[in-house]
Amino acid sequence: MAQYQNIFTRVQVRGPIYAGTPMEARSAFSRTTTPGFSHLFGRLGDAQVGPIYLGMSGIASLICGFIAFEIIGLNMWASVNWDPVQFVRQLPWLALEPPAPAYGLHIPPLAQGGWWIMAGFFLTASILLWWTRVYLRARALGLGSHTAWAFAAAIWLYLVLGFIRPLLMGSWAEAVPFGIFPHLDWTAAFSLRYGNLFYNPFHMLSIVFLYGSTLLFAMHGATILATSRYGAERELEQIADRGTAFERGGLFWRWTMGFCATAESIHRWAWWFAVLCPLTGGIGILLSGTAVDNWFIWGQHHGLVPVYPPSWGKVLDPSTLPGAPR
Ligand code: 07D
Ligand code: 07D
Repeated sequence: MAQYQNIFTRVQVRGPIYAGTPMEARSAFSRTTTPGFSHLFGRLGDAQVGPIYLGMSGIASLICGFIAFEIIGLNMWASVNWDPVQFVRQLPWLALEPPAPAYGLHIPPLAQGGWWIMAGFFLTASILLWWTRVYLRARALGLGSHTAWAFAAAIWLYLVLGFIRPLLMGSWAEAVPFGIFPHLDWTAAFSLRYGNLFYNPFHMLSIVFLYGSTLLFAMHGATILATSRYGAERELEQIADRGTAFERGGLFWRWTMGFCATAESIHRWAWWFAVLCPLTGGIGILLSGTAVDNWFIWGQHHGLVPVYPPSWGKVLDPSTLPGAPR
């Protein structure tokens, strides 16, 4: 018997093509594309592709996302004098920067940050419309809105970085530029400007949930794969019975660490860890520059950073000592 047990083998499940539950009569849209099977998709997930439901919020989101993408891309292309080769070569370093600090919260000319505001507006509209789509499709299926609220946690961090904190600071210049390396430079500069983000307790919490999410994901993914030879992916009939994949999975964790999650609670853990990562992160960013100006000095005041005893004398900058490389 072929055993379904390793981390790469995917059993291709192919039932009859199924379009889903019937549509509500009042919907102006219908699901489109004739569903079919793809062997490649079947290796990654479900082999059935389609039908897809676009709907009003889906179409509006794609249009707004396309406009934002075009504004960013064309500004980047203009910044290399419309040279296609340089555009491709330098793409990761190109940027669309927010307005200069002198503009505060005013709207500057297009080339001085106006395009950044416009791209930000359309990107935000696109993301919020996509959120609506996620919420409405879940409701249409009779699901809970957990996916939408998890997405909202990420949107919270995004809005804090690019909208809420700049508003509180009174300047669009505080926001993140569009661009692959430019947004990393912004991240590093932000940490330096506020005295090392490592001493921000909400950055610490965000990292706890980021690292915790990967740990939980690894434990859960591994447990299900390891018990799939007993049918672990068929969760419902597995939950209570003795000798089932689920009972063995639970036993494994009780044997190794004395405690185990349940088939339900593990997903609650996963949801909260993932959601709390950007939620705490957003709080940390919101406090920087508004309530706390320097996290290192804040750390000294609150016992996180050692205050060196005066008996150690004045600290010398090693680069001024004889023999230091010039
Ligand atoms: C795997 C799901 C798929 C998503 C992908 C990303 C775009 C951007 C734009 C060409 C896990 C799609 C990318 C739509 C295209 C242009 C102009 C999610 C998966 C594949 N970052 N960040 C990346 C964004 C911030 C930081 C990569 C977005 C903050 C660091 C990618 C936002 C700070 C590093 C990217 C955002 C920050 C990255 C891979 C928004 C603090 C990396 C992302 C809207 C949180 C890593 C070169 C990924 C990298 C990276 C996108 C915000 C820090 C380009 C859309 C301002 C330190 N970020 N980021 O896989 O390789 O996510 O950078 O807020 O090291 Mg970032
Ligand atoms: C960005 C949520 C927004 C994304 C949305 C999606 C699209 C469409 C399209 C797929 C990621 C938009 C979607 C546009 C996609 C297609 C086609 C979530 C986002 C809505 N840090 N740090 C964090 C670590 C340092 C800094 C969080 C580690 C240094 C700043 C995280 C280290 C300095 C910020 C984290 C480290 C610094 C952060 C992000 C180690 C730089 C933030 C959590 C080991 C020198 C952000 C409070 C997240 C934050 C953040 C980890 C180091 C700066 C836990 C592990 C000291 C400025 N850092 N960091 O979920 O929240 O992001 O801070 O050194 O803003 Mg950090």
